[in-house]
Order: sequence, then structure tokens, then C-alpha cells
Amino acid sequence: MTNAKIRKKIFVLGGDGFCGWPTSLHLSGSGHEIIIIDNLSRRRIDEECGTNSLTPIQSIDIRLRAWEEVSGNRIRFYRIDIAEEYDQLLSAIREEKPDVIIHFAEQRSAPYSMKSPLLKRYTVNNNIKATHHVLCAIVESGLDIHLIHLGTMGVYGYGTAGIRIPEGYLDIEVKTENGDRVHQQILYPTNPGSIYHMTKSLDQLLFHYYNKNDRLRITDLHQGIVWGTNTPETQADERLINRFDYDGDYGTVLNRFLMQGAVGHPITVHGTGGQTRAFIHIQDTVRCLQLAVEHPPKLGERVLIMNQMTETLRVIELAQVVSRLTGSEIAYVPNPRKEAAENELHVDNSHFLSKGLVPVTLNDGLMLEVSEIAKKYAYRADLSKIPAMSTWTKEQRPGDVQFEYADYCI
Ligand code: NAD
Ligand code: USQ
Repeated sequence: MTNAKIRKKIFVLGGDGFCGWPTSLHLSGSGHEIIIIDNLSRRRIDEECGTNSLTPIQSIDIRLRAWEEVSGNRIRFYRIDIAEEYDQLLSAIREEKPDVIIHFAEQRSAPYSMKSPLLKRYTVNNNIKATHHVLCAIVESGLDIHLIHLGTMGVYGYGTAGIRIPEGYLDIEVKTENGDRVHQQILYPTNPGSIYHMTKSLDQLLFHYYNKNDRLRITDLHQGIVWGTNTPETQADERLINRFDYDGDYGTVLNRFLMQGAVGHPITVHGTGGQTRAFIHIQDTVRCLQLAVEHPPKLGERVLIMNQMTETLRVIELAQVVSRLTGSEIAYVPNPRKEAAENELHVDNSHFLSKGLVPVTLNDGLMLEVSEIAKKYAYRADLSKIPAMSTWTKEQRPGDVQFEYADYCI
């Protein structure tokens, strides 16, 4: 057992997904007892979209068997839809009595959430019910369980009035009627840019309420865009390989660019590429989760919000680096999203740094590693799935008020 010292029983909700799988292996390898709960909806969505992980991920049964063979550690699995099967979730919590629940189990793609009214409703229903069921079940179980949720940097929006985005709470000063000045800390005003990001903003309020009313211990991690695919544990055996999304709905920007460079596809920069976003490598995601498990908030403490990101980068800069590394040309495609042409982003991440995180930042070595994986499995790619087809703006009619994203930035 490493730094964790105390072996904890941990539920990983969404443990079959891109972040959840390597996190489960890492925590299991660190000596914790892991139980994955997942409804395998991400695999179903691949089928629905006619796409697949670039890497050949194995079934959950094969994955778990391989991990036991390789590491000697057993991870158990419950197939439960936590949004639709509340009683099964509650029974699992009552029977297993986990110390920690890590909640990754939400529909996480912004483009997918914007594709159609049906998928907007699916994303809201799935994500909000999933989060509320976990909170409600923890209270109903009567157990003291530390809930760790994967939120997103996108709840803040990506523009500020020149301030560094704080870790969840904003210091404000208001003037009362009798002229006194009162200081307060409030939840940073949310400014979601998609239905998906909006569900994470709503999650925040659920956490605030359950923390206040039921004294639940909650950590909410506002994570940036995850890139990379391997961790030491997923590399230990081919059957443990992590998923790699490259399609227009689920592929995230840097992994998409690296895959595009590897297969000789033009690099799809939206608009001018002026968007700045927060990033984190998958190896740091799993380390941050371990740090969050080891540093729970005290009972009665407010929701602990930590910004889980290590650097901010502009999309066009990423495209240029990938173009230099791979020789692929840059294609400026019309931006399918409603977002500012460009933005500045400064983010406070001192919580994780103070707990000992030594960030992995963008470097040619790690980017080439991703590129090599993409080349190795290029034969599995369906290039017709690369373009982003989901649009934010429906057709404009005469007289429609033009939405200016910048108007909504504080
Ligand atoms: P993913 O889609 O690969 O994994 C999510 C997993 O949750 C899937 O295995 C899916 O089957 C499962 N799931 C979804 N709804 C469920 C339900 N109702 N019941 C049970 N299981 C359910 O996504 P990911 O990239 O691993 O992201 C995990 C979490 O981290 C998400 O909440 C996402 O919002 C957050 N996040 C991801 C990124 C990123 O770049 N990937 C960045 C910031 C935050
Ligand atoms: N972009 C391109 N070209 C592409 C793909 C994306 O220019 O081919 C641009 C987008 O327009 C956007 C930026 O890159 O400006 C990021 O897009 P993304 O798809 O990489 O990231 P996003 O939709 O924000 O969502 C991802 C995860 C989500 C997580 C979020 C963290 O899918 O689960 O919450 O990153 S954050 O962005 O910090 O909110």
C-alpha cells in the first residue's frame, strides 16, 4: 500500500469508461478494494453512433479477469443503471458499505448532448437522476460515505473578467441597505456552454443542498479536457487497454488532433482555434483521484471543490504542435459550437499542487506515444466519423437575436 495507508472499499460508478477504467486499476493497484458499477451505456452509444473506440477494448469480464491475472487483485463488477435502478444501487451500498463512492457515471459528451431533443433529454435525465440517486441512496443507507464526483471546468464557462478562476467559490462583497459592506463566499456563477455542461452545473446545486442538509462529505472535481490514453496499469497487458475516442461526438480535441495527424487526416480546427481550454493527462487524472480519496473533507465541512487540470492551452497552438510532430496540415472548419472566437483562461489549481501533484504537462514524448497508439490501431478507424456533425445553432430566422457568448461572461 502506498501513501493511502488505509485500505478503503471504493465504488467506482462509470468504472468501464475512459477515466473510470484506469482509475479503477490504479486504485486497485494501490491496495484499495474496488467495485465497479456501470450500465455499459457508453458501449451502447458507440453502437448507436456506428463508431467504436480506436483501441480494441475488451469486454468488462475479460478486462477484470486480465487484471486479476496480471496484478493478483480482484475487482468486482455490478451492472446497474444508477439513473434507472435506484433500489439496486441502494442494495449494493447497504450490502457492501463502501467508504468512498467515485462518480464518473454520466453522459459526458457536449456534442452528443446537443445533437437532438431526444439526446438533450437523455443527457439531462441520465445525469441528473444518476447524481441525485447516489446522493439520496447515501442518505438512505445512513452510512458515512465520501462521495467524489467528476465535474468539469466547463461549469465556470471559459471567460472571466481577467481573474484567475478560483476553486469553486468566489469572494464577493455586497453593500447592505444600511450601507455596511458584507463579505461572502458564493458558488462561482455557472455559465455552461452545452446541455451536458449544464447538467454538471445542476449537479453542483444538488451537492450543495445535500452537504448542507444531510452533512454529506462531498468532493467535486472540476476537471479539464483529458488527453492521453495509457497509464502504467492499462499498459500492463493488451487486454487492459483503455478506450480512445476519436469521432466527432466523443473524441476530445487533443486526442482527436493526434489521431488525425497519425492517419494523415487534416487537423480539424473549429473556427480560428482561438479557444483556450484547461487540460490534464490521464495519468494525472488517476493520481488526482487517489489524492482525493486520501484527503476527504471533514464531516460538516462544505463541498470541497478542486480544479483538476494542469495547464491551459489554445486550440490553434495544439494544432500547430501536432502538425509539426506529424506533418499533417491544419484545416480551419466552420465552428459547429456556440463559443467565443477566442478567450483567455487562468485557473487556480493550488489544492492538488499542495497535496503533492507533480503535473505531467504537454510534451512531445507523451504526444508521440498517443500518436504511436493511433498509428498502431489506424486500421480500425472509420475516417467518415471524424467530422463534428452536431451543431449548437439551429437555422437563424430573420429577426432572431444574435447570441453573443461574451455577453454572458463575467
Ligand atoms: P465515459 O463515457 O468514457 O465513461 C462514463 C461511464 O459511465 C461509461 O462507462 C458509461 O457506461 C457509464 N454510465 C453512464 N451513465 C450511467 C448510468 N446511468 N449508470 C451506470 N453507468 C453509467 O466518460 P469519461 O471520459 O470516462 O468521463 C467520466 C466522467 O468524467 C464524466 O462524468 C465526465 O463528465 C467527466 N470528465 C471527463 C473529461 C474527459 O475529457 N473525458 C473531462 C472532464 C470531466
Ligand atoms: N475543437 C476543435 N476541433 C475538434 C474538436 C474540438 O477545434 O476537432 C474545439 C472545440 O470547439 C472546443 C475545444 O476544442 O473549443 C474543446 O472541445 P472538446 O470536445 O475537446 O471538449 P469539450 O466539448 O469541452 O468536452 C470535454 C469532455 C467533457 C469535459 C470537458 C472539460 O468531453 O466531458 O467536461 O472536456 S472542459 O472543456 O474543461 O469543460
